[in-house]
Amino acid sequence: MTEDERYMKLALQLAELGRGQTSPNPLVGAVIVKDGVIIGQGAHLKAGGPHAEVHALRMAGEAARDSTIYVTLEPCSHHGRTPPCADAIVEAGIQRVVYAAQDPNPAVSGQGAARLREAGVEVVQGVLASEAHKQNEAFWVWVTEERPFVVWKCAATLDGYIAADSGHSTYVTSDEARASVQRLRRDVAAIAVGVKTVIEDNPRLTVRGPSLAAEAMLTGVVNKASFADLETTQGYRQPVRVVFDSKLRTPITSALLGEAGKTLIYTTHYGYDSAGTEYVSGLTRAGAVVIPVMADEADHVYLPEALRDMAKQGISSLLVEGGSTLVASFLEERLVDKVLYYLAPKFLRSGIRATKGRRTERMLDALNLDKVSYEQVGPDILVTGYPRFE
Ligand code: AOF
Ligand code: ZN
Repeated sequence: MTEDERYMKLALQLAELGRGQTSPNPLVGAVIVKDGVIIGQGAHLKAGGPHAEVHALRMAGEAARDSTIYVTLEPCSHHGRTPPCADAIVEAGIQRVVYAAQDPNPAVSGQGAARLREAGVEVVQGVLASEAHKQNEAFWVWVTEERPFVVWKCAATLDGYIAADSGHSTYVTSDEARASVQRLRRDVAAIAVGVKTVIEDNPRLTVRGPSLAAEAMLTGVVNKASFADLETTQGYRQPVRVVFDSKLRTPITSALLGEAGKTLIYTTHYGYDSAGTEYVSGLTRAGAVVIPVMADEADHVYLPEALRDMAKQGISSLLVEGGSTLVASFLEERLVDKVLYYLAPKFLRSGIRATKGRRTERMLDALNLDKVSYEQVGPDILVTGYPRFE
């Protein structure tokens, strides 16, 4: 590992502090180094808050002159919610900028680097670029495809059942696997379920506990002085809860409607019209935003339209937790980017399948996963992979 790669690795680790909190913005980390000494560190912690470079520059102060800054993403050149980082870097007298990945945002892409070079700053790009790309896999999809990055999480028995025939689905996997799902929820911008899951399981779809950044501060991993906006990020920003409900029958008394944060209910125009205004206003009063969209051939919510709407609302990643009808629609529309499949070492022998797909004839009809990895979580196995839609 070269020296540049070592510091970039640290910047990537700092960027992780913002995971789950920055949507739709990317995770970004920055490290400032002078004469072999780290004089500044920063991470982007929330959309609208200072960028990673600004936190690091604040920490370095005057010492930043003639130093090197390592940033996981190309420094920005645009006036967004905050002023351009490229200008701040130039003003601070930084000599050399090393960044990992070019910003895919058309408002920045390549222009940040150009601005730095024009000002006489040495620019090196592409250091640990693939790690940086993977860290922001959701941001890339959100920017380039204008929809959230979709993760399908499933917990099933070895024979592929997610629930007993009665619908009973608690305790498929171990406590350890359920804790890992809590962490997963903390990492995404939104969590989606089908209305049947809402009716049968009445989930709250919330995250409990302090944010990663707050944890890091409490354990002394980060310097509080350089993270001026940390106070406001101590509690979790709750992921947006999303219900797909084509006939609009989410009970007004559903637990998830009473939770802090936003709940979106996507329904069809038909579902919206036939539910009646009184029911819709009841849902709205209970805290939901009801959004009618087109129906697909099966009279379900047309997912591409719903996802486009989510992207417009700044939702850059979506965790689909089931049930099997909703999952089948996502797979049918080829709208699953990543699969996290927990397998419990047990057989149910009969029950409800993980997906309800069309009849298949040949093994060739299988949907394959790429870049597969396996991890043991308690007694369960977590299979992670990226669907390859042919
Ligand atoms: C960086 N460093 O830490 C971040 C960057 O609305 P704004 O002003 O926060 O701008 C958001 C855009 O800025 C985002 O889409 C991405 O292109 C870039 N994010 N850039 O140099 C950072 N968070
Ligand atoms: Zn910036």
